[in-house]
Amino acid sequence: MATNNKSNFPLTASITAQTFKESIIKHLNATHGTDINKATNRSWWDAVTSALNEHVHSSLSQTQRTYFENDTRAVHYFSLEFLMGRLTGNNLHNLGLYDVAKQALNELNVDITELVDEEEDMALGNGGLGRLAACFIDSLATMHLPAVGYGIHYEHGLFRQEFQDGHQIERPDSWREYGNPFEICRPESIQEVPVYGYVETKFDDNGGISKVWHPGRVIKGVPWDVPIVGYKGTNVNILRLWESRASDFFNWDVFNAGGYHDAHKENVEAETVSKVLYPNDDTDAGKELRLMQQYFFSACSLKDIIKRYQRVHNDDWSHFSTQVAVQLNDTHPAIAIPELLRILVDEYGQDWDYAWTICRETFSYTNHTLLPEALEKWSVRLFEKLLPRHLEIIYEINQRFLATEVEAKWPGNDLVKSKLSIIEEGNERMVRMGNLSVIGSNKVNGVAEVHSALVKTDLFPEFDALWPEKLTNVTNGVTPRRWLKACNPSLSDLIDRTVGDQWPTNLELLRELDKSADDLAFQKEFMAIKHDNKVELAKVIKELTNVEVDPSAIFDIQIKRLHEYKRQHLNLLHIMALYRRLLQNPDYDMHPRVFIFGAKAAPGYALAKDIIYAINKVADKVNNDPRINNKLKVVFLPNYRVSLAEKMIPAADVSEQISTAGKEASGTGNMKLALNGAITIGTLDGANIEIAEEVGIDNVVIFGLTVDEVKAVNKAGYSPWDYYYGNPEIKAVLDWFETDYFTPGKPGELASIKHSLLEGGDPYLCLADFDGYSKAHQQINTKYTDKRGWAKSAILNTAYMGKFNSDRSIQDYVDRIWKLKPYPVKNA
Ligand code: 26W
Repeated sequence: MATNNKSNFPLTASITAQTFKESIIKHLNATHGTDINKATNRSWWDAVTSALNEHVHSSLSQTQRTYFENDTRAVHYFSLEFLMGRLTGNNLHNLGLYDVAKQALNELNVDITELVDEEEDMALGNGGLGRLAACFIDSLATMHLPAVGYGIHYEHGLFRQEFQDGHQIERPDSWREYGNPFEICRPESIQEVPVYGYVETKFDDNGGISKVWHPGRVIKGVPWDVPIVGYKGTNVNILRLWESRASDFFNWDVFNAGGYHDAHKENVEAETVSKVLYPNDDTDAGKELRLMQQYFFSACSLKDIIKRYQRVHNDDWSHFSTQVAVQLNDTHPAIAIPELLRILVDEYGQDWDYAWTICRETFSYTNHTLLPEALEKWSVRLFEKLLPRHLEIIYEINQRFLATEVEAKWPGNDLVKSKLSIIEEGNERMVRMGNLSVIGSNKVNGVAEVHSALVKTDLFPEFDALWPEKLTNVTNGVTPRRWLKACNPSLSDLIDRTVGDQWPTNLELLRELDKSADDLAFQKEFMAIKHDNKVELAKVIKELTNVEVDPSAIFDIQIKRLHEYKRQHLNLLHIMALYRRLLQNPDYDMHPRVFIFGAKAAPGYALAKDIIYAINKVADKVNNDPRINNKLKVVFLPNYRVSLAEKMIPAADVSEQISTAGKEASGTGNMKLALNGAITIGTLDGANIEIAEEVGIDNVVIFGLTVDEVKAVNKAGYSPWDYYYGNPEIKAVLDWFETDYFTPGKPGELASIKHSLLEGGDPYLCLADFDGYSKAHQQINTKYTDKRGWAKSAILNTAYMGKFNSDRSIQDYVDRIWKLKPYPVKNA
């Protein structure tokens, strides 16, 4: 095992296994009051994190001092979700202390891999959007860029998933039940946020109008800072998460009116605001508490930024947008736009136009989905109740925008105005957070080329016509520190030995691997590492599901949230077709295959939960059917999350990226799997297209309708029945859902899936793509039997993933949107 070359990590170069061991023991005793012979894995973990935090916290304060002394321009990443996973391993790796810690613990008879399993995932996110935010703040710190992540300190993150008789059961996630060593409470930076109440219009003696908001309640925001350790630990940035508490504000007006209970209870209780993450991915729940969450953290964060700004610039706002960039991670924090305007105009008496210019120069917005049901719209009624002053401000923004910029380009054109308006008219008037975000931002980006093109042509065509420079693209990326260096150490060592060890901060260096792609010895070593990772995953599968899988089988993995557009049910249809072929002909020529799933469904998404149930029922049947002699296995690992992904991804042979073209904005799992040498079977959707461009069409297996073909099919009118009656295999498999074959004694329990694909109109064109998908899998089968060909493709996938480094994404944001300068900290 190659140890980290110390020159890479100047900060910790002097730390040896011996000194680190002493530090661990010191903290075990002095910090955690535990004696060696009574220590459990939990207390060893406590001790290691304390020893580790010594280094983290010193770099943290030096970093913050450097930024303050240089009065740096900084980006503030506003996100309702940060899907961080575990931090122990990541921070040890980023500080170059992992091998030292491993050795120190070995000498204490503690296995570091068991120890890191003590840590609960920090699952403060649903899926792609939340994990992207986590990768981005890792890159910002690694690239020495002044940045702060702002979000909510949820007491409960994404629910824990259990399976009961194959059904998804949700359990609360109490991630910090026994405390969390990677957060620091900052009571000195508490903020107070007004909500509810009414607005008074005041006229001063020279006819000037001013607005006074009389809030019905005030919520206290307590910040928790999570240090974000850049690779090599030079810079340690902050992730500031707000916890809501009741403030000692009391609404005497209501009380004096004799409404004690109301004065106290009034609507959403303060504490509940940061209680739990909404588990919906891509479907807007439109709940009052959700809007309250969005406003609470946006308002706390803006007050925090302004407090930091005024330390240097007081009430001179002329430097604000040159010092402060705010990135809106989707529309979820869009309320920050009218909030900054309110603060500048109402609280600091700034002129509207001046304040509006500052807002537009400060904010930029990233769109992550085109799904209509995911585009946030809030009822005017709810806004009136919760944020009466913001509603007034939104009306003003809208009126001025339509009367000036829109009227200028489309004089008297009410149709265009109704499309561009922030307010959606109708019996329930709605506030369109997407339109507000575009109007209030200087830049708007999609997250992959095809997606950003569809944002221009389908989502915001009029805005694109109005501001051709505003809409741009920044293709997503993933951090190679967590998603290769830390999760696949044996492959990382091979890469170190082949191209040197600078690739974690310059992923383009992986390209050099292509020189060894045809080399038999290198192929053998590369595939041996893949095999060892599969052996490890097979142990995890046995432990979690009691299913035995053969590591020499093809590990075919689909891991992502459960959603119809991601088409896990298309994967299931094909598995059932394979099973049927094997039952009809046990000698059916296919290399043994293990289909592995990981996916959570939003608790309210019934069909998604039915698909999970169906996969589990089919798995039970297939895995226990001796007639197919282990040629086919189906595994659904429960509670898919970041730390489980880190165990699954290094063991993948095939990466399932089979969404209906035009629906998956980018995908990031596709990048992580290809980076770890998996071959993608996928549609030309999201970033799959750019992955195919980078790795070469011979090293991916593409199938299915393209974005334009999907549009054409829908335009022409799509009838899934044509495929049902046109393809006997499809008919047989769909009819199977009606029987009790997979649900003995309960015929039709799986019928909802068949109905969604026939009577339900198969909105995501599963049947239309079935044949192409089935043929693509035959291609995979053929390709896998050519061991050298497969090895070469696997190596080239890893080699050509340089583009999908989140550092490259961040550099694009820096060059095109944020215009930031790096400030590497000169550590004493
Ligand atoms: C209002 C409820 C809600 C919650 C989350 C709506 C939409 C979301 C997210 C935008 C959904 C999401 O995670 N989108 C994913 O974002 C990834 C990062 O850009 C992309 O790679 C995925 O393609 C996209 O589905």
